[in-house]
Amino acid sequence: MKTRVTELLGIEKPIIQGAMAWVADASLAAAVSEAGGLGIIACGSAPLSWVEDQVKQARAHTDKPIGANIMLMNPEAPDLAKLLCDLHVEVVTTGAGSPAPYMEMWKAAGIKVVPVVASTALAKRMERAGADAIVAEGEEAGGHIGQLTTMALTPAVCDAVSIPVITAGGVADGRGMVAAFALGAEAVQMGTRFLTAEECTVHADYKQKIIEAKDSDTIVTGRDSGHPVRQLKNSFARQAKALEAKMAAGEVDGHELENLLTGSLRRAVVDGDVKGGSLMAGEVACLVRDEKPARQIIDDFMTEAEQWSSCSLQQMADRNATRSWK
Ligand code: TUI
Repeated sequence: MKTRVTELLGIEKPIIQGAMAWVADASLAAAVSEAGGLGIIACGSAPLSWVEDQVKQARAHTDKPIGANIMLMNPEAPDLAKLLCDLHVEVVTTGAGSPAPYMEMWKAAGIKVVPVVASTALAKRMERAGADAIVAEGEEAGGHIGQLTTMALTPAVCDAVSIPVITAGGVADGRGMVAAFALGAEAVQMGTRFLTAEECTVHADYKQKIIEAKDSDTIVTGRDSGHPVRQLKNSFARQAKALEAKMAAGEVDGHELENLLTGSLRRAVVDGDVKGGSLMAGEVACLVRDEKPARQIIDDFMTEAEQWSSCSLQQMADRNATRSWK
C-alpha cells in the first residue's frame, strides 16, 4: 500500500513503531523495519555511545530505513541531534518539545523530520519550520502526553496543516487504523502494541502486565506538575499520585517526588519491578492480548484493517450489530 508517508519514509506499510525510552532498541526497531514498517530507536536518556551502537546493530539486521527519536526534555538533546546526523538515520522523530533548533541541520543531512505534537499550534509551527510529516499523538497514548484525545486531535491537525499526518495514541489493531484514516491520517504510530512483540526486549513481567491489562488499568500521573505520564496502575503510580496531592497541599516539596520518579522507568523495563517501577502504556493495553513476532503484528494488523475498510457504512453497521468479527 502507498500513502504519502510510505513514499516519504521509503517503507512498505503505513505503520511506525513508537519510540519508547529504555525499550525501543535495535532488536525491536530492526524487526519492525524488516517487516515493512518503520522501526525507531528511542534515544531516551541513554549515553551517545549506546545510541551509536544500537543504530549500527539495527543496520546489521536490516538494510531498510531506520528512525531514531529524541526526547527534547533531555539535556543531551543537542549532542544527540548532531550524532543522528553523523549516523545518517533516515528519519528523526521528536517528543516532549519543539525540535525547531535542529530542523535546518537535519534537513541539510537529508534526514526526514517528523515531530510528535499534541496540539494544532505546534503542528503549524512545525510545518512552517520544514517538518516532513507530523505525528498527532492523543492523550490515550502511553508515557508523556498532551491533553487532547486522538478523536479530536487527528482531524484538527489534518485541517491545520498540509503535510501528512500520522495518528498515535489509541491505535492497536486494524479497526483503530481504519478509524485513524477516516479522521485524515496517512499512517499510524503504535507503541503499546509493539511492547509485546517477541523482539521487544522489555522485561517479561512488564509484557505480562500489558497482556493482562483491563480498560480501566491506566492512570495519568503528573498532570498538575506539567509532566503528565500515562502508565499502568500499580504501587508506584499510587505513590506518585499521593505525593502529588501532598505537594498541591504544600505538605512536601518537589524533592520527594523527584526521588520517586528517578529511575522509575528503568526499574520496570530492565529490572521487571512491576510494583515499584513505572509501567508506561497506552489505554490500548486492554486490546493487546498476545505476544507475537513484529512481522505477525504488522501482517495481522494490515489484514484486519483491509477487512474493516472494504465495506460501506451500512455493511459496517450490520457487521457491528452481530459482533461478527468475534
Ligand atoms: O514524548 C512522548 N512521550 C514520552 S517521552 C518519555 S521519556 C520519559 N521518561 C521518564 C519520565 C517521563 C518521560 C515517555 N513518553 N510523546 C510525544 C509527545 N510530545 N507527547 C506530547 C508531546 C508534546 C507536548 C508538548 C510535544 C510538544 C509540547 O509542547 C512543546 C511546545 O514548544 O509547544
